[in-house]
Amino acid sequence: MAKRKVAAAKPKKIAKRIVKKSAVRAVTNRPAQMKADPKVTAPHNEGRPELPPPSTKPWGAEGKALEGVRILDFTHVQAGPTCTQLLAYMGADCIKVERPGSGDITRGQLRDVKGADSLYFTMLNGNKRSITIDSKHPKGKEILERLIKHCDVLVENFGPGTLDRMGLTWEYIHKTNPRMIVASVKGFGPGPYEDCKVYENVAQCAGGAASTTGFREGPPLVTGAQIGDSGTGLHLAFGIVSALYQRMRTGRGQRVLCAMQDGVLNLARVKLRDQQRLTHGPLTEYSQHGEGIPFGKAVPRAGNDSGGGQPGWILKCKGWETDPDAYTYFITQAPIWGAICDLIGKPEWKSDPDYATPPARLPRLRHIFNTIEEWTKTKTKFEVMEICNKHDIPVGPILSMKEVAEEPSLRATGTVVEVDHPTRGKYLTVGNPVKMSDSITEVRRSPLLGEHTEEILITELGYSAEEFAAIKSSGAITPSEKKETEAA
Ligand code: CAO
Repeated sequence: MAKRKVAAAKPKKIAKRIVKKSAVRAVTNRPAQMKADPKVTAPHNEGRPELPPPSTKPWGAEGKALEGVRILDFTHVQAGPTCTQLLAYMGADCIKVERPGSGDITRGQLRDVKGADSLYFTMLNGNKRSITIDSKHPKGKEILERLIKHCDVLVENFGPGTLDRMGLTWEYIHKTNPRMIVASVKGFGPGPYEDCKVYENVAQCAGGAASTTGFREGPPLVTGAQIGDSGTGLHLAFGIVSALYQRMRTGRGQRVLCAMQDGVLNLARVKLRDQQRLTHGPLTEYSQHGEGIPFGKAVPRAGNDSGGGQPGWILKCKGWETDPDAYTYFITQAPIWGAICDLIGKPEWKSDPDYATPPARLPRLRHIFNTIEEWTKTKTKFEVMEICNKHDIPVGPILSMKEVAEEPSLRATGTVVEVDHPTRGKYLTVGNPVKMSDSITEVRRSPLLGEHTEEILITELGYSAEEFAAIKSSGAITPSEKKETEAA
């Protein structure tokens, strides 16, 4: 008992210490941490000396999962930065290389505070350091060579061929640092479109998501969730961590490529499943089937039909007339059908052969959901959630972004985090969506352009103060006057 008390008290102290230490460099946030499992804190190798000894530190104080991994972050816009921000949340040291003067184009895009980095940039580049280097300047190339030797992973999402044009070919990088992993996002993999530049919605369309999203009678639709950019960044992070793991065995780096089309298709795989099912007969769980509308050759758009075997739909809730988000998702899962019937005042449906079984219900889904909606319209979306959950009925309120931003439980877990920024003030960002029991995530603000150039060149790459002054005046790390005048 006493032992547990000590174990519980220590992480708090450590957490305080970490926050204090990092506050020197940037404004930090209280770490989001999973609670220690008392069963696991007990020594796990008792009587089994072949296992590694248990940690001497309390849970959450063993540092971070990717501590010691150095990332040469050549990413911009969204897909690449999503990847490197996740790696940075996990403790990797991310050195973001940016063009002197302008930096990542998103610093100035969708700007809401005059003169300050945009939310587009700040929300995708937390926990990173920024160094400005003109990668085409001879001195810039020399600095990059040192960085390649210094880092473990280079991540980039330039247009096809851009890295090669900078002279940073795979052959050159591999020769310079055979341990380096080179990870890229491109729009398409090898094939007819490999040279194309790609943005989010192009990937959603080419990956099969748009053709299967929206209502049957309407045009293809893109989703708000950035499955092309952020989704591919997430895939790339997985590839990088896997390559780091393999490097422990081989000692060698490798190339990692994630095409946005592939990433989207991976997320839309249930629709490729349905495409193949279609060759064996109609997709009976699609409401179109119940409505007697024949299927064509390709998977159709299915509105708000549930993607799985349990029919679902979005239903109006109390206040829908004025509140565009007063809706709930409602799933008529077969095992709790009886509870649904009782709740909506249709107990007779439990034994009625037209409603009692899932196959009998399929042709009547529209009518069933209309009837359920008569009930949901009498309750707020939160009341529906509360009532249905008591009966194990899966429902979900349609939360607006305002509601998400203000949701206390998301703040408490560190999924939505407020950080302070020297030029724009406080802003919300999305913290680490992956929670680990022994790796704390502290969310730090995004860096100012070139904020860490001097620190990295002198402290880490070994340039003397005189050399640094010479590099500065060479134009390799500062915007040239000509470019500045042009920009003005
Ligand atoms: N110093 C000097 N030059 C630099 C530099 C630096 N630090 N950083 C970038 N540049 C230069 C590049 O060398 C390149 O010049 P060249 O074309 O003369 O070789 C130029 O800046 C821009 O490169 P780009 O093609 O990557 O950028 P773009 O704005 O024309 O295209 C995008 C943007 C996103 C369409 C393209 O990068 C792309 O297709 N990327 C791959 C797919 C992708 O990630 N898409 C997602 C985008 S949203 O997340």
